[in-house]
Amino acid sequence: MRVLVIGGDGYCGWATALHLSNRGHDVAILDSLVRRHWDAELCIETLTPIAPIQYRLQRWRDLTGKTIDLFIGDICNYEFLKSAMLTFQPDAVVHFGEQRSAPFSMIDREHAVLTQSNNVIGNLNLLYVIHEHFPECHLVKLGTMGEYGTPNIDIEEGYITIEHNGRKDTLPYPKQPGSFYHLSKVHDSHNIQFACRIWGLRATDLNQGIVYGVLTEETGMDELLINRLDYDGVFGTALNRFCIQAAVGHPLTVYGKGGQTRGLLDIRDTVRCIELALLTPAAAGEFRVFNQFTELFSVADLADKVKEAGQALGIKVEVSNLENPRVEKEEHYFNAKNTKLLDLGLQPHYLSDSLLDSLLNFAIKYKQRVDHNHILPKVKWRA
Ligand code: NAD
Ligand code: USQ
Repeated sequence: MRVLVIGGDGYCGWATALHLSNRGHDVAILDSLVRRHWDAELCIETLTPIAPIQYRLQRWRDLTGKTIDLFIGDICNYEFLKSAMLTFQPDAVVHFGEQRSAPFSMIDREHAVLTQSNNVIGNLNLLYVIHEHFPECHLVKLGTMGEYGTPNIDIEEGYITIEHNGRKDTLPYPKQPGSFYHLSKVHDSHNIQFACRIWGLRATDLNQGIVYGVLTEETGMDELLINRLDYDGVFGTALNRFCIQAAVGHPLTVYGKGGQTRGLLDIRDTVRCIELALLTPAAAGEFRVFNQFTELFSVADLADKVKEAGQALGIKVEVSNLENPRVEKEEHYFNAKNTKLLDLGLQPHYLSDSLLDSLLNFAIKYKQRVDHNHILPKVKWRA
C-alpha cells in the first residue's frame, strides 16, 4: 500500500512511518517541520537529540535499503499539498500533522487562532484533495479521546444510540472538549463526517488517548532514528513527563487532586493501531470512529506507578499536588469503550514495570539535556 504520513517528523508520525516502511508499505512523509520551529520559539527541546529529518531518512535507507520519500511543506497551502499527493499517488493518508498541545492552544488568542487555523484548514484542504483527485483514498485521521470530555455516562466509540420522546436514532456522541486544541479536533471530526456523507469519502477517525514511551522496534535500531520525547510544560504529556521528572529528581507535577482519568497507550500500540486501520479500510461514505487507547488511569495512579518504579531503581520520587492550571474535573466517572481495534487484532502492550523501568532508564541516560525551568506548567486556562 502507498501511504502518505502527514506529520511524519513528529512523535507518533515518525514511529508510524518507520513501522509502515518496515512492514513493506511504500511510505512518504509530508511535514512542514513547524513543530521544530515552535520548540525553538518556546526555547524548549525534546529530551532526546533528534536528527534533521533528511539525516533520519538517509540512515533508514542505509540500514534497511528502504526509501521513504519526503515532502516538506504546509498542508494549509493547498497547491503544495495537491502537488505532493499527485506526485506520490497515495492509496491511504495518515494525518498526524496538527498542533497537538492543549496548553499551547491556551497561551493566548494568537495561539488559539494558530491552532485552530492550522488544524482545521489543513484538514479541510486534505478533504478537498482527496475528493477532487483521490476519491478512493482512505483517510486515517488522528483525533483525540479529549473530544468526549468527561461525561457522567459510558463513552461509546464515536456514536451513541438515543431514545427521545419515543423515537430512536444513532447519533454522533456528544462532545465536551477541554481546550481550544481539543476543540479543533471536534471541528475536524465534523468536517470529515460531512465530507464522507456528501462526497462518499472513506475515513477512520482515531480518537487516541495519551501516548507514552519512546522506543519502537524501528526507532530503537539506531541513535539517528531516535524519536522525540517531550517533557516541558507545554508539549510534555502526563506519564512521559513524570518519568523524566523522576529521573532528574523533580517532584512529580500532579495537577490538582489527580483524579483526572484518561485513556493511555504505548507508542508501540499507536503504530500497530494505525496499521490495523489501514489494512481494513472504511467503506466508501463511511465515517468510522475508533477509540485508540488500551488502559484507563488517573493522573494520581500514574504518579504512584512512577514513584514505585523509581524506588525499585533506587531513586527517591516525591509527588507534588500543584494548583491545577487547567479548568477540568479532578474527580469524575470515566468509562470509555475501546473494543473496535481489539476486534481488528490489536494485542496491547499494557503498562508494565519493565516498560516504566526502561523509560526511566532512558530518561536517566539523557537527563543532562533537561532544562529545569521548563518543567513547571506556565500556561493557565483562566489567565
Ligand atoms: P508532534 O507535534 O510530535 O507531531 C506533529 C507533526 O505535524 C510535527 O512534525 C509538525 O511539524 C507537523 N505539522 C503540524 N502542522 C502541520 C502542517 N500544517 N503541515 C504539515 N505538517 C504539520 O505531535 P504527535 O504527538 O506526534 O501527535 C500527532 C497527532 O496525534 C496529532 O494530531 C495529535 O493531536 C494526535 N495525538 C497525539 C497524542 C500524544 O499523546 N502525543 C495523543 C492523542 C492524539
Ligand atoms: N497533567 C498533570 N500533570 C502534568 C501534565 C498533565 O496532572 O504534568 C494532567 C492534566 O491536567 C490532564 C491530564 O494530566 O488532566 C492529561 O494531560 P496531558 O498534558 O498528558 O494530555 P492532554 O493535554 O490531554 O493532551 C495529550 C496530547 C494531545 C492528545 C491528548 C489525548 O498532547 O495531543 O490529544 O493527550 S487525551 O488526553 O485523551 O485527550
